Amino acid sequence: MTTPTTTVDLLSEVDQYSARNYLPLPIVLERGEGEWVWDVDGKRYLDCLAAYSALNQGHRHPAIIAAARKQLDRLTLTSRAFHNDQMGPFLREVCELAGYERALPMNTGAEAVETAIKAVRRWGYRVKGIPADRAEIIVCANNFHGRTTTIVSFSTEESYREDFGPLTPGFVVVPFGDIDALAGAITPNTAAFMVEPLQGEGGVIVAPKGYLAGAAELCREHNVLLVADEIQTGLGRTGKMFACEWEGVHPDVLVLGKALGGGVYPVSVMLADAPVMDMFAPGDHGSTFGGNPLGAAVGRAALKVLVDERLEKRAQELGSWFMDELRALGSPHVEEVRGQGLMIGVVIKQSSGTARPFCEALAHRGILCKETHEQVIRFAPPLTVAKEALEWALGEVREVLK
Ligand code: PXG
Repeated sequence: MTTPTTTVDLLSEVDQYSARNYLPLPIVLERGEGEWVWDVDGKRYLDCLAAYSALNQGHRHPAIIAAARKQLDRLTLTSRAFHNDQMGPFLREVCELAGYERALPMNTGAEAVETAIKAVRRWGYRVKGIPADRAEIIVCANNFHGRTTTIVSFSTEESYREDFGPLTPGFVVVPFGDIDALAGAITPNTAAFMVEPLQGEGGVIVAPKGYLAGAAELCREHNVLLVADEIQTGLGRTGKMFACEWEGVHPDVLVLGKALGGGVYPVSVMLADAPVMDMFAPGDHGSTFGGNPLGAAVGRAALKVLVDERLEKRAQELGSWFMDELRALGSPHVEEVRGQGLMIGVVIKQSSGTARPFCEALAHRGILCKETHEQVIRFAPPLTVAKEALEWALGEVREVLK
């Protein structure tokens, strides 16, 4: 059989051969550039999802593609059995940018979160003196940290866990944004508190002002490590290089992914200072592809673009303007517009149905969005997006939400 080329045929092929674990909009993309993507029929869309913030630098940023091409012609994979000439510079650059002594490279976000869980548990036993197998990690309700069996063990989303058990013990869930609940949950066996500074998949939920700073203070008082999962919020998305900066917080452990790969290749890291990172000794943890020269070269270029183009500043300026404009639409369907930087959630009123039909209408008009949790339309375009593109989008959004 020949390879299908039309939307209908490509969708039916996916329908037949793909596992049913996603329900994407029925749009088949074939090309992308900057904030724009094109489907197989040649229709152009503004990408307002940006692969859940993995495309902060836009589609196929020329500097990132050039770095990838150059590395493709030199060396792509060594495994960690040998050194390569890209990993060291990459780790130094990410450590310097984020202010940590050491970094451990992995591939997907979930792997870096798993790495952080291992590191803080070991620290709990070996440094804090928690009795064997009693370490607790406090997490937040409505969290999203990935899909591995351990990570879904502490998800509060029933469908993420149902019949995937037995689940991993050792996690305690508290409400997000509730500092008293966090204080009440800390015990002598608490190794860490792991949190997204702003909950992305949870529905673009911004914590009350002072929450993160208060949590950092509590963690310090009780000798508990603060782990910030900035896989989605980090690298400029919220208007700062790292969302923790909004509260002047420097977490003990920082987890990055998504945009670290520049929209090209999966690259993630766990960052910490030596007392935590040195819980790992040779052979204790690793990944065949983690730290590979292609990923490291791409990661270096991805970071350089973020810094050189001041993308966090663009996110802050464009984001607060766009949020104001969305609020000014005064839509009868909108309960609330919330977010930080270019991570924006438009909450649809229950009485207006769910967000999905609005996303479908937007797609029809050339704007790609994805609902998160039934009621929230998320706008999170590449941070390189032109203001003119967002101005155009506002006109379309106005029509869809009127
Ligand atoms: N932490 C946060 C805060 C995330 O948003 C992850 C960890 C996991 O990263 P990886 O690379 O393992 O997906 C995320 C991922 C999905 C999905 O379909 C995942 C995310 C966003 C939207 C959909 O699993 N975020």
